[in-house]
Amino acid sequence: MVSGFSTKAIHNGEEPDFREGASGDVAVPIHLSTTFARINAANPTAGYEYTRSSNPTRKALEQKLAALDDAKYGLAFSSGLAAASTVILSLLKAGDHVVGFDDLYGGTRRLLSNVFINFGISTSYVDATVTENVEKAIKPTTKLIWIESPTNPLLKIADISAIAKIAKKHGLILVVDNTFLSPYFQKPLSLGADITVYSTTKYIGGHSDALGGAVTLNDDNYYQKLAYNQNAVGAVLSPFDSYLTLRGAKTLAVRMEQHQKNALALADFLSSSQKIKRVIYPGLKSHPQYALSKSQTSGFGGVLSFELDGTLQDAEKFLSKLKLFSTAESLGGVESLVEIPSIMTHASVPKEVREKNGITDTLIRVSVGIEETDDLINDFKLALL
Ligand code: P1T
Repeated sequence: MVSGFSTKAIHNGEEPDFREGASGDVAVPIHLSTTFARINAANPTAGYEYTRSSNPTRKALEQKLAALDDAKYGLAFSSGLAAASTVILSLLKAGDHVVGFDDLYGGTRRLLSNVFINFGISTSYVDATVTENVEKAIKPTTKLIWIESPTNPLLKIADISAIAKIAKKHGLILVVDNTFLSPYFQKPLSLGADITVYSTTKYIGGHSDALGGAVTLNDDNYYQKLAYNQNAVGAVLSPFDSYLTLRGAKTLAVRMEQHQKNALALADFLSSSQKIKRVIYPGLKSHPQYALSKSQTSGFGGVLSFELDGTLQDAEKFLSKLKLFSTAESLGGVESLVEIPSIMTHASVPKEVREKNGITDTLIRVSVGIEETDDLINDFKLALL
């Protein structure tokens, strides 16, 4: 049976178990057991041995996430960065080179530039909004291209199909971090990417109460390597967090629609304010890549950024005036959040890189929640007075 997105989000991985002795749960239970008794030494019960290797609650989530991306495989990790680390250490080795988008989440850039460099894996960063920049940065040692689209926090868009063609031509692996749009609005694998990475902490979990990460993919060989290292390294998602993420994922479609509705309304409001220098939201026709964005996604998501006229102190003061928007890192939860990337999420990016790329001290990133639209706009109206 071919099912629609929400049907899969609700049912896949959680089909009731009608076997003798099973209870027919419609929501998968939290299997806290760290180990599973065997029928005999040579025969693990139902394939489960030890929770780091495999756990029924995590397995349910992995199946659901794979289904949402129309992928063959899904793997769940203890955080988005644990997922990213496992991808890199599974597929690359000392001497290999990565081409990365120049506007990645600060933590991903820190992982590549400050951690994997110590293991001989180097990264060059390019503005991947211009596809040729990606191809020009490829060296004989390049093995992998790592992009986000939209990027964090400047919401730049990469032409995923065009970059996938370049990756294929040069025999490289294309990884797309799809955290900002979630599988509801964008499916990188269907655009030609090899691997999709998520921080499920964000939209997939959706309630700011479960840290997690995931990978979805179709390639059998990459899957074997990643699954091996998921167990060997051990950065797995706990049963409880798997349960919370499963629960969140069921409402992904309805949440994403409301996030987008509110983000568009706020972006329109900010665009009309004299106190705002520029508003960046891929759903605004003024976004330089509005057409590209429309062509490869079915929506624009719930994150926008804008630049306030003034100084860092003015930006801080503005945030303190907001009542509904908490000043906090992260995004993708039901509640609205605001942050200043230069001193928060992207503080680990060297100042000269931040400034060159446009992450100024007055750039404010907004994760627009799913509260009542008018309440969010009014909060901004009052804070801008
Ligand atoms: O926080 P963690 O679950 O490890 O996910 C890391 C990560 C990966 N990719 C993207 C695009 C992300 O935005 C993040 C985490 N980002 C934030 C915490 C933030 O406020 O931007």
